[in-house]
Amino acid sequence: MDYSYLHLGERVDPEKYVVCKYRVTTKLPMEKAAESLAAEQSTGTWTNISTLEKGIFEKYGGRVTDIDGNVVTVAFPEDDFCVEVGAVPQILSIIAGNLFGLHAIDKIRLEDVFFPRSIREGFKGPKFGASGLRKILDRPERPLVGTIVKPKIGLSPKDTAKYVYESGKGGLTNSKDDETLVDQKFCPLQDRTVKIAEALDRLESEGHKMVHAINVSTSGHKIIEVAEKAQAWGAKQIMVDVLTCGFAAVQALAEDRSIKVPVHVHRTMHGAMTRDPLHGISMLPIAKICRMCGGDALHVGTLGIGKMEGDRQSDRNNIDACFDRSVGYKEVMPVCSGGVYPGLIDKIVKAAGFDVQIQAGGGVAGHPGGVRKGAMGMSQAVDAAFLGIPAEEYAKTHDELKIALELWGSK
Ligand code: RUB
Repeated sequence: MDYSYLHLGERVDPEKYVVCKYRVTTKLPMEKAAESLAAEQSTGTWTNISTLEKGIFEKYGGRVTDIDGNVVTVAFPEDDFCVEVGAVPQILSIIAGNLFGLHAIDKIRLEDVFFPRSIREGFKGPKFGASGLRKILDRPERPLVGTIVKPKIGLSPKDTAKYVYESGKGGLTNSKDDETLVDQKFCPLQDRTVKIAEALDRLESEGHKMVHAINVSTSGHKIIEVAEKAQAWGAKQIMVDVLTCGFAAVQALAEDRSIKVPVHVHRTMHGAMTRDPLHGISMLPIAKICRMCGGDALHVGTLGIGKMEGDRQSDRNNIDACFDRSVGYKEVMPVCSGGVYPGLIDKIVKAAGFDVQIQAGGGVAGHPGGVRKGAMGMSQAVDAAFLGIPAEEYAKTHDELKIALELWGSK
């Protein structure tokens, strides 16, 4: 190659480049692997080619600006990215495209990404955000506390609505469909949405505000239509599985003028990208892009405490990305979910803070007293954590929490 992609030590203008941090495992010298990656993802060549003039190379070539151990920083010129504003697919095919399959690299993980204003401005971010959700629920300070209707599949619309009603009576602010439930024969979307809306109206008439996220995940050409229908049938929040539907689906739902309810973003399948510490895409760039695309609430992990793989620092970084003020969007409500039960709430709140939505499926439905008491146990645990009272202490005067702690413990 006549030109070098290595610009080690160069300080690029962060408003003119998309800056990515990759963790690279390679048998080659790191500089060589880093150059291959910058070349593949910008000018796209592995050899000298007659059409690559110096002018093109200098203007559009990726620049390797730092190599720190196995972490390589590459800056891609903003001109490499689409003039069509807000186009995630094209952004991803540069920052997280062919590089995963390069021979020169054994493993590679996109750890973080920083976008210049010119790209950020192409996206609108959340319509409601964390504060919008709090406003809808009239819950200004305490963590939101929710459930995922369980079993994941198999319940009828009537039983699902009953579950939602009972969990609201137990004090929960949120409930949601699980990622695998959309419009199956046993629980048609229309009937479920209508019955849940009735349950939520009933709760509101009895003095309790609650929202339920209806899962509208479906094929790209139908998702807006399905969301519009769900909204017309009474959905107060919709949910989308971002990685199976695509970031563009989140963006379409958030930006479509006809959709006037918040978007809850589930991240099913993320483990295929996030779990290997040396390969894939960490949750942090996923969280940043979900926020750009307009997710109002986003699953961020349970800070190494629940049933899903994850660690405290990475999940904390995800939460920080939900609230980072510098990007100019509304804040996202981080959702901690997966193997949560009342005995874990105090630890989660200590690690995540109060600006969080904590939810439990089994930790509600598995309570020996049923869904309402399970919801009470969760709500009491959240109240105790908010008030700074140890759960065991609070349980002395709150039976539902006491039973949950006896059943599942606090580990
Ligand atoms: C929760 C559940 C959710 C996971 C996803 O059920 O299965 O889909 O929270 O987790 P339960 P994440 O409360 O019974 O474990 O979004 O963190 O990957």
